[in-house]
Amino acid sequence: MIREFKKGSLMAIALATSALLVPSMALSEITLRMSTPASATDQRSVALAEVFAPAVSGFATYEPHYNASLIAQGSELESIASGDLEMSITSAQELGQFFPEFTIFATGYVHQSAAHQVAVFNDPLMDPFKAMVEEELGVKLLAVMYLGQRHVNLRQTKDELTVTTPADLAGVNLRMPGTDAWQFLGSALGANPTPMAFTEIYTALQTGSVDGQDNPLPTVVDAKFYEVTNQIVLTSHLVDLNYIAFSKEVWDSLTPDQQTVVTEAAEAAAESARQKQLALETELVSFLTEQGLDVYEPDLNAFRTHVQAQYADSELAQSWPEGVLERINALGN
Ligand code: KDO
Repeated sequence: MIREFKKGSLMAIALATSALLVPSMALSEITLRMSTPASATDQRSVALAEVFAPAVSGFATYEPHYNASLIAQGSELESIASGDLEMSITSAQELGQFFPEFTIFATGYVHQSAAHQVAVFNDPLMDPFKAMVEEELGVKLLAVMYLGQRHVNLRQTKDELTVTTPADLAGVNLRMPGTDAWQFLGSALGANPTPMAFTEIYTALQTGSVDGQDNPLPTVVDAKFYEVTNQIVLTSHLVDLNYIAFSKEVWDSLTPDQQTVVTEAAEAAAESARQKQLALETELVSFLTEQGLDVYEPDLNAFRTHVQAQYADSELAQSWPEGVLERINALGN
């Protein structure tokens, strides 16, 4: 009798324990390793950690790796494709390495605003692009993140070099990220582009191995580039974006409900980061001026005309599917 009671109780405990264990086992089943060159304080990182991670925590553990500490900048897509990474914040320029068509979204003066990026990403024109990445690379693009308007940020003081037109950037050694589409943009601006990883920029600016770099104001502040530069030329040459990239293999292992949670969480994180970046872009001009930098607008028309002319005659433009540029433009203001 005693034995039977004990046996029964043990079984009940075992059943109760296993019932308790199920959710925690499920929790550890999916780990979403996310690698980015961005810092933990970058608004895209903050939004993923504070908005995306809690939303998916019922079935997945979000594990971020910042400052390219897990995967080198530019290798994230390959890592997702080979199953060594589950998530990243990738660029159209990086996708352009695999699919030249994507360089249309990495072209100077094409996107007009953060809202325009969202309209383009959600428009049916994006469907074949998304499908291509999914089918050929095993990567799902969940949402578009706003990085901000890229400007030229130089070591030279404005007295040493005032930039009005692209001709003023002749011979300027401008760090650009290391893919072809980025290098093309650097040349299209009139500068002499130098490929370099994001994590090396600060030291390169400090030592003078480059004259400058281009990034949006929130990045200039977050990465402290303002400490080692003297001016920002507000060229607004690229309303820059990143896509939240997600492993298709992991996606396919999720239930339809979980897939909905992941999509909504990515969209909510992107929206949160977008609003914060937009607010920072407005606020930071005065902060940078207080730090002693000259922040000024060049002849924007001269930059836009020059950059667009470079693309029009380029090999890159030949890879763009017919009619897509017109459809992107039609979604703008
Ligand atoms: C950069 O290397 O300049 C860049 O801004 C390019 C972006 O596509 C993105 O990779 C970004 O770096 C990183 O997320 C760091 O902010």
